[in-house]
Amino acid sequence: MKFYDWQLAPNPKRLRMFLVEKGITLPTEQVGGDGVKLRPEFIQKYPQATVPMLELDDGTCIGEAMAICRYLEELHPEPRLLGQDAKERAIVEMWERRAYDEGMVAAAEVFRNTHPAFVDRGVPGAAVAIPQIPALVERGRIRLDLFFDKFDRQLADNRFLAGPRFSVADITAWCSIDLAGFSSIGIPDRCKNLKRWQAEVAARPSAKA
Ligand SMILES: N[C@@H](CCC(=O)N[C@@H](CS)C(=O)NCC(=O)O)C(=O)O
Repeated sequence: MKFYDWQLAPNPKRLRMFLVEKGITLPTEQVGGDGVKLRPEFIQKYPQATVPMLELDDGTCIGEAMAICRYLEELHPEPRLLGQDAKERAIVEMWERRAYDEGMVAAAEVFRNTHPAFVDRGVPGAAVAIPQIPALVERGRIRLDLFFDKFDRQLADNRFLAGPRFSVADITAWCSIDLAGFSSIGIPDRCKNLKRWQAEVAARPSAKA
């Protein structure tokens, strides 16, 4: 098994954090190249052209951070990061999906439509040029504001996003907030619960992965 990683990028960080939380070490190859781009050899091998990617020993390529996490959770069930029982698994998935759709995608809208390295690369993995769209920056900022408030409310009564236990939902939310930081957007001061959670997650070894 081999993990294709890009140290700079927020989605492979989701997998790096997951591996640290699980205590799993995998052979890893960095596939970031010049110009904040994936290396051409990697794109040739994996035309989806996104990371993280996990290659199995039989050559199967598994992309999408959650698909990889689900596969690894089956091989290494403890500690459970996708939930302990049917109800918890559903709650973890609900919050992980919201963290991705409402946090990661919103932060990516701001970053990819602003940064000069992503001119004509508005969408990751696209085989054709996709221009930056300035209106998406404003929309992304509005969406991030809503994300911060929603997640702050959820953390008012919960230690972690899906309840008392740390889960993959916390990992995706953490990496989404990291990506918002690339555009100098931080958790607003009004979101006290989210700030409390941020300090607690920051103290976990996986946060430095
Ligand atoms: N839906 C994918 C998203 C993967 C993704 O967008 N990865 C980015 C890095 S954060 C990427 O590979 N970008 C390639 C590029 O920008 O050329 C997942 O959940 O794993």
